[in-house]
Amino acid sequence: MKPDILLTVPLIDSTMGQLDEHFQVHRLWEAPDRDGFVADIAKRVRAAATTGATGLKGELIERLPKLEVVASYGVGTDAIDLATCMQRGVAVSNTPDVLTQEVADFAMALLLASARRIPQADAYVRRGDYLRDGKDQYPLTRRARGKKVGIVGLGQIGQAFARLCLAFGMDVSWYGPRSKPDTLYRYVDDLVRLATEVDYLVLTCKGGPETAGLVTSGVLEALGPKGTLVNVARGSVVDEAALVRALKDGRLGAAALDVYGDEPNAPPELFAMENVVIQPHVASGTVETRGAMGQLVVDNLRSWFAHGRLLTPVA
Ligand code: 8YV
Repeated sequence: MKPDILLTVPLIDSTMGQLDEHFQVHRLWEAPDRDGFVADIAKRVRAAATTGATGLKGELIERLPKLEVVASYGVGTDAIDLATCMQRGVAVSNTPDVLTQEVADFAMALLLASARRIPQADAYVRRGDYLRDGKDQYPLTRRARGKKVGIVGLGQIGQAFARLCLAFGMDVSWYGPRSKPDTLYRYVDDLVRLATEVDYLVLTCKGGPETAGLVTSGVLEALGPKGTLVNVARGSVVDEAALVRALKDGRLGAAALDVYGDEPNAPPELFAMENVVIQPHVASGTVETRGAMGQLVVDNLRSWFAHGRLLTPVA
């Protein structure tokens, strides 16, 4: 008998195929009456699979008495109620490493898109303004090469991003809860000071209570009218209302954002702002990387049911 698993949202096709092959998959997003759906399967579900963005709430975990394991398709676990998992003895896995370079590459793409105003210039051509204004009229942009970058959180993704910055001749400093003696990048122990010193502040840290509201209005002011905030971490790291105000008033130069405090609600005030690049939480969203993430979800679940062990457990 295949073990019953609850899947919160659809994953990449190659993963769906494998999940169906090895498990009895219950598709939560397809259920018109979620409460009734969960009640029907609750006593059979031994595993749940979810994503970094969707996570798993404590109240759902509580409703699944046979739950043994949660496998997440993503590295961030801030949306999973880990305290409830721990209390219930539910094991949790995530997908580290396989998405590191993809997310770092996307952070650099956002930085360059913002500096060179690529989405804005694209919209300019599409609107017919290029044709209307004629050649050589589009406003000049700013060079990213050689500028100063401050990275918040020098984990795997932060380090991969720092290496890209070096290839762009950028000066890299970073901030985190504690210095790392084995890194070659300059550590700044005060986020406001780091923001004052850099052109780009790039967030690659984890989400959750430890980093919630870390980027305050003071940090944004310190980054200033010539500074740019890039966020591929979590929306919760930033005081979003302060961010919107700072961008609106010109106290912050620009922002390039992949994540928001209350996804999928990106603050609508941002939509009309010319100094903002906005994306729908897609930094890891390539076929290649999502395929690797999905494979790791399947491998973790299969390992759990075959040997009682996860390949990439969350500590
Ligand atoms: C994904 C993520 O977008 O890894 C994470 O923590 O947030 C992203 O890689 C996500 O897991 C899909 O929702």
